[in-house]
Amino acid sequence: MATSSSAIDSILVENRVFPPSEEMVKNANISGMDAYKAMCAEADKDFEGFWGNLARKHVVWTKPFTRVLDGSNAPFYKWFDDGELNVSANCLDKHMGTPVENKTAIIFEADDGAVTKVTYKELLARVGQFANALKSRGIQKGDRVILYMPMTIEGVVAMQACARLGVIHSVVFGGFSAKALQDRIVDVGAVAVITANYQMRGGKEMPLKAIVDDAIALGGCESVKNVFVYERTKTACAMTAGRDHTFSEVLEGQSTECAPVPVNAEHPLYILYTSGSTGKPKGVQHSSGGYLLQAKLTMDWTFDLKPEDVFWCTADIGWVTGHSYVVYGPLAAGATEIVFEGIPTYPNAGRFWDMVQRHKCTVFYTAPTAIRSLIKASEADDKVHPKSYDLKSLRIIGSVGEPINPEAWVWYYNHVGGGRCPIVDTYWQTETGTHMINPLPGATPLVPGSCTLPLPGIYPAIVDETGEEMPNGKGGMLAYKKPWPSMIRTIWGDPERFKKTYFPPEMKGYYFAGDGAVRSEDRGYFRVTGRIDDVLNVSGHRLGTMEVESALVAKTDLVAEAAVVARPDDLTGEAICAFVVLKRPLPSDEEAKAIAKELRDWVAKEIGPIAKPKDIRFGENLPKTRSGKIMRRLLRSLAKGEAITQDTSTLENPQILEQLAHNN
Ligand code: 6R9
Repeated sequence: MATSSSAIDSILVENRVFPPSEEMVKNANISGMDAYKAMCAEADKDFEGFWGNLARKHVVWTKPFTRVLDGSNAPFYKWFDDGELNVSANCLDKHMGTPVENKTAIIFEADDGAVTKVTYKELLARVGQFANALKSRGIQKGDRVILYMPMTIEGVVAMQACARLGVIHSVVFGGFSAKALQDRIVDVGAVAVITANYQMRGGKEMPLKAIVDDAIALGGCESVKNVFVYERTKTACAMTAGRDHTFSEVLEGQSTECAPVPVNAEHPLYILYTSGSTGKPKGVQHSSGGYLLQAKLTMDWTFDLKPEDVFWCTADIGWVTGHSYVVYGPLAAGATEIVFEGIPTYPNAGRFWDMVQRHKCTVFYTAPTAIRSLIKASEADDKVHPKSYDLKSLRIIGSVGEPINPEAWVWYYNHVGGGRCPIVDTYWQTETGTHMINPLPGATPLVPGSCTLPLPGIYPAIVDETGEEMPNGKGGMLAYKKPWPSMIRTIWGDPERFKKTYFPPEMKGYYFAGDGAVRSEDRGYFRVTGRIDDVLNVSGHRLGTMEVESALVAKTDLVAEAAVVARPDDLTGEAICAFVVLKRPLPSDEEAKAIAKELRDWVAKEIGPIAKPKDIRFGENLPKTRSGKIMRRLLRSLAKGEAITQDTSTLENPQILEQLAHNN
């Protein structure tokens, strides 16, 4: 794809503008640019009034709030903080006695294609029953529970059941290793783990419970008193008597009715770990009231949700996208949604399109990395090309997780959206909780590769290192001038790190996103260019360079030193390139390949397969300045295979650049 001709294409298409159709504008929840601008003006005029009105309208409060925003202890902002609500009641109970009660809440499609549907009423009963099971084991408001679950109805039920009790969940993606899981269990002080015996992915049965056992065996997990095991498959797994219980055991005899526990608006709904630029992953803490408000609102705004929509967000519940747009947003909005267990390429790369066709999906939301891999597959095989399916049900398509390159944008627009569906390219983060900058389908003219304009009530800016705002056309760092309801509240257990990371003193109180961005000169549209800190984005998954480096140097018998950088990759957006100094002489070719494999497997064990370096290069040293600082800029050029044009005169040891150019 990265041929010179497609590079020319991308320059051409970037200038094209795609306005919404008249019909789309006419029927949209936010209809036309004037409506959008009017909402922005309302927020400009009375910021707290704007958010307060929305919170009263879209959230059911058991105790109404009287204060909208408390900034007295900024940046530890509080929203609606004398109000009380229950998030699960806002997603389920709220719909009882309305036409939504008997509507399908979830269309679940298993890896093997089996389809199960549950209505809102049935889902409420299942959540109530599971909440009672947790309660019967003494789990209560404020406790932390880890989820290590496959994409299943049970995963959604478990998260909602936690929310029902005011129990704080922390979901760990099923692809993370035992070590990563243990880190999170310890950091969060979990009293229980909810998991499954196995997960099914691409026709393969893969263990989950065994990894939980390994994690607990690594030590420090004494807080875990209960492990709940959903029997996803019939294959047995080891069970520790007294600690481990199957779902059927704990659900037996439990009533399906469980009164939702009202919590303060600021009560943590969940903690989700994400990678930062330094050290270990941080537990991003989200609130109940403000978070729920924006999860619900963005369903109406970004996805223009209508009662008859069939919504599908393909993200795993292990990521923030799965939290906001599988578990909370769609249910709070009373949508019918698809939950998919499997992978986009099984049984073939037409799976997504086949599912859209069969379930008559109307709003489809996925990641650029999936789109790019499906483009590639459909170029090789017409049968899996979207043109071989009836995708006319679609009306809006979305993108999330990384910048979408214009080539992928245009393919998605033409072949999936039939040239008819607006693409909502949503820019946001684990920390922002919900969408921040994206087009509105019935208002914003689209420009490929641009996430366009902020949602009403959101105030991004592009600033330099001193927090000074940059004019349009000049790149800089993305920041937010005002807080927003679904924002991160703190880093679990580390408020200092929260302050330092997101509100550095030179930023004048602005929230610092960690991304580079530029606004276009003509429209003031935002284009996010990628991370400017040491965070990698591989297939839309966030990883810290330091995290991968620490994993590598933890292989103490082999590795003396390691430096990790990202390089562009056609398929995964970015790929990990590791530069490694071994505790032995530079290996021969054969030997180097074997060691590289050993290191990749090691990283998979330390973090998870998503963190495996694609490139591994060995050298007798790393390029360093005389003061001993690793010259990462040089490493980035080497990783890209670029000729070194930088000044290397300050380099202590220029000859190692040649060694490090060789990939294994
Ligand atoms: C929701 C999510 C956040 C980082 C973010 C940025 C990148 C996400 C993007 C995008 C360009 C988009 N990112 N969406 N970059 N355009 N539409 O992905 O959260 O996993 O925390 O990642 O992803 O770099 O800072 P998270």
